[in-house]
Amino acid sequence: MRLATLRAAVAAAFIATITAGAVRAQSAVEGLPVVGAPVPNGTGFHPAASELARDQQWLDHLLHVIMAGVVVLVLVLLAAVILRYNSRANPTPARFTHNTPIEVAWTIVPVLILVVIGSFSLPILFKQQEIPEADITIKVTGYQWFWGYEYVDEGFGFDSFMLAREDLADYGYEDSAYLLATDTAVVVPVGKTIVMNVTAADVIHSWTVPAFAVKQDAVPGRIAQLWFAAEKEGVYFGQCSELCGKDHSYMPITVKVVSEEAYAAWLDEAKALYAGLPAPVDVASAD
Ligand SMILES: [Cu+2]
Repeated sequence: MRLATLRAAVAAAFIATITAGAVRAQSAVEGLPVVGAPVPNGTGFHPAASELARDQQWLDHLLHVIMAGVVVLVLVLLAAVILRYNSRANPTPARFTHNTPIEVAWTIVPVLILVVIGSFSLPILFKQQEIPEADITIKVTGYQWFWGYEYVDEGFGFDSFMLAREDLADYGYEDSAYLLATDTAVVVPVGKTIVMNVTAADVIHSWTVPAFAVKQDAVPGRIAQLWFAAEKEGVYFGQCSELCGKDHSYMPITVKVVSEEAYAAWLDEAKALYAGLPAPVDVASAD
């Protein structure tokens, strides 16, 4: 009985130390503004914080303009047909069935619209998918239901769990960060090219940060890659974007983009605190 109590006390002390340590490791990057987060009644994108996100949002606006033009054209044609060619206004309809110039036009014009869209969207897609040389490589593993991160070049890793509502203030977050903020965060320096190696250990998850315009399925047994270079210091939130089980909604993503000095300071703390990479996890393979 006394042994059990002692063991519980040691465990509690251990957890307290770990928690205090986790808070300390984040202290180097406190006071950052929250940039990439949903806002009440918001309908648009998170503010673009990478070249990819600026491209993506520009393309979205272009598509909206084209789409609005097509919708207006179709509405006008429809209204003209309803008003001018109804049986009262036009009691004796024409009997012809073909009009070659119009048929050529309604084939060519949509093709041209698609060519225009493709000429802008394909370069943007290729830019996302062609992974550049990394300044920092981070491996991220999706688990039911949290994310594990490994700074592979630095030899340390840590897990990242969603914060309970009552813990938000301790970690420097507003209440509005509930369901978004995590106990540990991915910390990266501003302007550096980050390559994330994305995988999962159980089911398919998806690592997503809207403000960077990155979204990559995390598939067990496979490594996929994404990249971004964040342009503005701040806190950015994302969420698992592949339905992965009952706690899918409770495995958010927090990325802190900091100055190079703050990153170096955080790295020193993190190396001491999280030393060692987790053991590899066995996953089912296709063969
Ligand atoms: Cu998930």
